Amino acid sequence: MFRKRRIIGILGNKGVGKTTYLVMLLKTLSNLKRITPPRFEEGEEYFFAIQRALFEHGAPPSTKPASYYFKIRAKFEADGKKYELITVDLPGGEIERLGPYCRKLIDYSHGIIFLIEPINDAIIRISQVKTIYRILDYMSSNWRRKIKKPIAIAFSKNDIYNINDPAKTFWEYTSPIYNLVRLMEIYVEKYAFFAISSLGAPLEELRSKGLLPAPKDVEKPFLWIISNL
Ligand SMILES: Nc1nc2c(ncn2[C@@H]2O[C@H](COP(=O)(O)OP(=O)(O)O)[C@@H](O)[C@H]2O)c(=O)[nH]1
Ligand SMILES: [Mg+2]
Repeated sequence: MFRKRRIIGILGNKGVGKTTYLVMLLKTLSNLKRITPPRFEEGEEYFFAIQRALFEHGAPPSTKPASYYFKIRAKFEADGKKYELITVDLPGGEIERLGPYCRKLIDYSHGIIFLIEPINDAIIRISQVKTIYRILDYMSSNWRRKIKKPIAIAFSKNDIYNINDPAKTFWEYTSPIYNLVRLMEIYVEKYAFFAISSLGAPLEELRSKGLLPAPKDVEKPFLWIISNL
């Protein structure tokens, strides 16, 4: 039977919400009619440990440098096609410095979901632009060729920021520092912008009201990637 192994890398600076996203994405996929529930081949310990941390403390544990590869491997079918998906969650620091594990993940991935938080702090803002610039530089082999892998850029924590035009927000957020949109127009064949919320509300609000996380739009960048592979 036809089965493709597809690797999707989740990238983004420290604290933008990668770990929370990975877990909430898999949880959401298990509820989607279009997709059969992902069956874990590997990483179910990690998945459930993070679920527990989210439910108990309202926050995922930080991804420790000692255990670089938090890998979850799951099989599912979408639109009649079979997939084996591997999502890998790397510590933000490894991504910001484009370390060896980050490069390896980019090399192996068939598509990238890059999370960005539109936080209004000069240092974080510049650092996020720098990370995207360096990833594009690496993926295009120093601007020598076009990037064929689909790249989904997703603004995270949209319960706080309420972005409704993510392409416009991306331009407004990044262009005062560097015009990444123009770079992407030239070097990236397939890209799209999204705004997602893994928790659905700020943690304090969830806690004070005794609510459970209610992810919103987390599946959108993922479904866009798999339909562009
Ligand atoms: N309000 C809000 N906070 C979030 C959301 N996703 C993650 N966070 C918070 O952002 C912080 C960092 O999240 P984490 O997943 O550890 O980020 P990582 O370092 O990129 O893996 C944690 O305190 C999360 O609770 C979200 O959708 N909404
Ligand atoms: Mg993490």
